[in-house]
Amino acid sequence: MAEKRSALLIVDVQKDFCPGGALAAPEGDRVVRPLNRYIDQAVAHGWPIYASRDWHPPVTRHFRQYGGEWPVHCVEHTAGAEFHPGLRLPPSTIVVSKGQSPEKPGYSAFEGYTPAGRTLGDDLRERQIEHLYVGGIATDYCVKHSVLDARRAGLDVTVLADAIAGVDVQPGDSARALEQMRAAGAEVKPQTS
Ligand code: VGL
Repeated sequence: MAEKRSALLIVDVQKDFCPGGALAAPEGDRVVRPLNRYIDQAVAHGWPIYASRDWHPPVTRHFRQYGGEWPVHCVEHTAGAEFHPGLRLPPSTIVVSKGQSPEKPGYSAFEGYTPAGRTLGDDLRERQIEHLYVGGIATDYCVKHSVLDARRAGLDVTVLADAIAGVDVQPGDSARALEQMRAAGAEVKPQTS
């Protein structure tokens, strides 16, 4: 049987989500090394690579001072919104920007747009992608929402468990998020607990 057409989605590996950033996942930078290996594999297979980024306007209801739950982070065109400098994204990477609405948090990469103005879902359909491999930050927010949307879109999903990091506002949030992803039919690999 022919192998399913696959793609790699790297979610929000941005400076603000790494230690020293405005909304750091405590181990955010630890995803960089395994993701670079997954990038190499995707390149070797000729798979498209998507990298989503939180790309907020300076004023959004996502931020605490405007009624939301988070400190200011990943404001468009600022240093904190840059990808982690250690992440070796090839030039062919398709950047998916999300969170641009001042009204909505934009957790899921499926709410984002490519530079060509296509949604991630449309871009994946156009390339006939059937299987999405997902890593990045944060397990309990943007990774989770992206994975659940990918499943709703009918894609096979593998969560790259050695290349994700959570915020864990409440202890156990990331573990619960993984359970939700599994319950939605995502494969979590390598096996954690
Ligand atoms: C994220 C919290 C707030 C994420 C974004 O990228 O997972 N988490 N905004």
